Amino acid sequence: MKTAFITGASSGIGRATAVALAGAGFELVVTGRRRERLDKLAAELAPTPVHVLAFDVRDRAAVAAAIATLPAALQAPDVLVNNAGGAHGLNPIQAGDPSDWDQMLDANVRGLLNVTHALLPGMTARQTGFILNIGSIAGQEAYANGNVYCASKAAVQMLTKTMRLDLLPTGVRVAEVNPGAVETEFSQVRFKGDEARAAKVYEGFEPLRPEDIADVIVFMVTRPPHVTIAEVLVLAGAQGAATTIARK
Ligand code: NDP
Ligand code: 8X3
Repeated sequence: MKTAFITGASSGIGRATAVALAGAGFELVVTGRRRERLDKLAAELAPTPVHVLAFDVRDRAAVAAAIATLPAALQAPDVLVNNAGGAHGLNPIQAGDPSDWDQMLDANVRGLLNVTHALLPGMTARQTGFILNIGSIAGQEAYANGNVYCASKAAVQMLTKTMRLDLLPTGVRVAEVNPGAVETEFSQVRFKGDEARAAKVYEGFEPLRPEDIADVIVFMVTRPPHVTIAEVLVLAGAQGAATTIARK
């Protein structure tokens, strides 16, 4: 049975990816901070074997310790989906909160590195594998007030490209999916629980669903070894650019 390790599987895109990869016959490791949600997901996905690890991707020692508890085969998964992360705040840089900046850089960039670092020894030893990083349209274009979130996702894009080059001799492929507007808990987190403000982000058009991104991920990671779909930008049908959306 092929194996997939998914970060941020307690919600949104990561959760939908876990469901879709279970459907595609993968054994899973699902991670996030909210263990109870992950346990519930694991129960829902039975009889698919699902291993739950609860950790904060920002905590390098906790990431390493949690991964060390897995059976050796799962420490060398066929697929790693680096998805955990998000946005905190949407303010001009001069009004930004440095603790929001830390959260974004620490989770979206350092967190991705922490998890990748812990799994790469096993993946490179196997000489096969696929790392799928979740970037964003925000990493490709600047939008007002996006500042540190955009920068964190631009870093994911450059890490994806450079990791692909570095890992070329090892047989581990690296790719990125860049979603546009997907309705998840993303905006609730960005706006610190302000549900009305979060709902407004998706008003007047049909946003992407997490399952739309999961479909793309499953397609990419199930291509044969001679195929790397390196980057995919997925926009909502009514979306032309990050903040250019045809709302009714
Ligand atoms: P959600 O808020 O619904 O899910 C985010 C997931 O990441 C949760 O499972 C959360 O788990 C996990 N996570 C966040 N911070 C940490 C952390 N420090 N340690 C461990 N896990 C963490 O949002 P999405 O599904 O939308 O976001 C998933 C990814 O997609 C993010 O990287 C986001 O930037 C990206 N993205 C989202 C878009 C959108 O429009 N929704 C568009 C483009 C990219 P828990 O809280 O349990 O730890
Ligand atoms: C999430 C999409 O446009 O809100 O990465 O930054 S956007």
